[in-house]
Amino acid sequence: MRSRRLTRRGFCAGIAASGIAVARPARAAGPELLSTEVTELQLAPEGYGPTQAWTYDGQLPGPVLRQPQGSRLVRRLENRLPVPTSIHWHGIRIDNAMDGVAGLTQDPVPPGGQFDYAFDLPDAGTYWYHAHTNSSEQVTRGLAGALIVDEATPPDIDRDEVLLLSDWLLDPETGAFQEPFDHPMLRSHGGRFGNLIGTNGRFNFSSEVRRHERIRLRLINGATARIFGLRLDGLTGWTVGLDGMPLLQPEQVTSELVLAPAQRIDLIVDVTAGVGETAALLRIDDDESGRPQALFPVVGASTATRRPAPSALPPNPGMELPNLTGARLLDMPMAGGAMGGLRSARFEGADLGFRDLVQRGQFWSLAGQVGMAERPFASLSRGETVRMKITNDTAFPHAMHLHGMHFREVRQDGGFGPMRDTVLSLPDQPLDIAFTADNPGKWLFHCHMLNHAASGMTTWIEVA
Ligand SMILES: [Cu+2]
Repeated sequence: MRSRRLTRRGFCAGIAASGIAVARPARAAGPELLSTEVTELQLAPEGYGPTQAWTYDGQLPGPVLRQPQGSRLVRRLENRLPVPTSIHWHGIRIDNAMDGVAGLTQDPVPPGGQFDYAFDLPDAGTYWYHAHTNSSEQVTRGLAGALIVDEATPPDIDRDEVLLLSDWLLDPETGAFQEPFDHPMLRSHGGRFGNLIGTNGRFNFSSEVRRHERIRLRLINGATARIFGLRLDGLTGWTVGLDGMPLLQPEQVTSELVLAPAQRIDLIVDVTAGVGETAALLRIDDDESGRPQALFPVVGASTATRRPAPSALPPNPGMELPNLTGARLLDMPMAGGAMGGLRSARFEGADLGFRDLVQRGQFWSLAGQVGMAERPFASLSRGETVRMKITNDTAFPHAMHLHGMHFREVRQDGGFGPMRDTVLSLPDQPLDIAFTADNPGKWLFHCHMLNHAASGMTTWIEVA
């Protein structure tokens, strides 16, 4: 599905003015606060109305949280929204009680309420945090931010840029988020695509660089449905990490980068564009020639000369390959959606035909089950190896995310893919993933096209 663009005259003439923080209330004693609040922002270009967003600390995206590997993150969520909320720390191999899934790992935090999050950060890398209560609305309204965990020994770079990619579906007349957030059309098709696309809360994100500078770009897809296809222009680079986890060896970027919702790519890039030129991260999903997703005007030359290819990032703990001998085999057929041919599935304890499911706003099933069942999809023993075959019997791509643990794709030749927490599943292209169930607790497995997650594509496993 292609984006519908805002078309009112003068749209492209705007100047960067979004993401402005409002005055902060005085901080109370106790852990550092991370508050959720209603914030008016200029998200659309000047000339369009402001957008009433839901934010962390008044910022869209939320503040970049940055901590050393092995440290403990402590934040008191203070909910100043008119609705309950909770925070999920995406990709962190976390203590289950801190995973932020309302209704599974904690109660939602009511308006005016607080919740203390405190957990260890075992892995360095690029992670993010976002709402996990009614997330198809709350993330869409702005509740997302980057969580960066620094290696003890940082790579040899000149600087580090976090690029949180997103899109927003706005009413061009008012600048407000178009409602409803969960229209059946969004749920049953590809999800909610924005008519304004941007980076770090800006539709025209730009950051000045120098020729020959070496920059770590941390790409995060914070959109709720859009798969970004990306290309480097005036930059040469290497992929050094995926979903927070370092690659064994940096891989030179020679073709399109695909970033599905919730996925991250860590790049190390050298600026090759000349002084006075503009390097860019281009988006090529809806235009082969590319549209700027982030611009990097080259304003001078670094004193450094070109450097050799970067070395690999230090590995995180527990990155050993899973031992597939005797692995528990699980089947995860995914079905439903428009043009999906789903006949019936189980929902809230009853077998329902597709028409009955649609009447309840449900469109998708995971292994024959629509949405959360009382019992987990799988009960696993701690330390057990799991091999899950995902078949996509739908007409749409799905970005499948496992909480609490990373997995690897088992390739057809028997080799393993890199460790990931979110994998893009395409129609009729089965995936075989494996992981060691080494983190006890109740963990979601769901689609990160958040309209899909809200209409059937959410299940859970238990590790005990
Ligand atoms: Cu999906």
